[in-house]
Amino acid sequence: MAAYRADDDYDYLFKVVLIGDSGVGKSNLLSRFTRNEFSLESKSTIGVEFATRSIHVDDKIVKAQIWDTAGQERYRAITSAYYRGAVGALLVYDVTRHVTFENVERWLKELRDHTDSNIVIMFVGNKADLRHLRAVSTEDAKAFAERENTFFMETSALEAINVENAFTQVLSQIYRVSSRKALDLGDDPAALPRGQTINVGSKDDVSGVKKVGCCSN
Ligand SMILES: Nc1nc2c(ncn2[C@@H]2O[C@H](COP(=O)(O)OP(=O)(O)OP(=O)(O)O)[C@@H](O)[C@H]2O)c(=O)[nH]1
Ligand SMILES: [Mg+2]
Repeated sequence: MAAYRADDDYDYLFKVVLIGDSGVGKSNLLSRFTRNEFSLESKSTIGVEFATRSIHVDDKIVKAQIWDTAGQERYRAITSAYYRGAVGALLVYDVTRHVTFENVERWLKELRDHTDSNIVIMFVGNKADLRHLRAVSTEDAKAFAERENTFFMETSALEAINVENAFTQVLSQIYRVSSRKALDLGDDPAALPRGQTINVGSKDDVSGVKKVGCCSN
């Protein structure tokens, strides 16, 4: 398991957003991943919160800054500010409430409208521990993920199943995409293929900042 580390000790910083309907377990996935905590009586998020955690990918330390907002419209953060600079997303539904699965199309559209096309998306079916209450089949969710070209995982924030996997897979993939971009680029910035920009080192956002050797202007 990746170690918990001091906050300023990292090579890359990636912004990842959590989205999905109210009550699907976004805040508990975040607290499980960043603090190894779970609350049965957590309140709806109001506005925006974020937490960080660093993990190892290859020989690099990748720090995730994970943003969490309310599923309920009236409590949500300003949409464009929330998504700005995000290079990864966990789009969460609740496997026991079919309506939360139906709404993912809307969330996906909003996400794609506000982020770079290279964003890494993990489609997450949470509360997999509630086996007797399941309302969304794994097959249906997998088919959706394949159609939309996203990763997919079922998780339980309560039982700590796949939470670590879901976040680390997103972060490793972002790292791979951004380091491949750096390789593709070589010494010639013009070599970056159009439409495939990932936000690495843009001075206006915190999302894909490589700590050393860039961003000093
Ligand atoms: N059984 C079970 N319950 C969970 C799980 N994850 C979250 N919950 C419960 O679901 C409820 C809602 O969880 P939250 O994490 O607050 O949901 P949210 O998506 O952040 O909701 P909003 O902030 O309103 O958007 C809480 O009562 C949690 O205890 C899980 O994996 N299994
Ligand atoms: Mg919440």
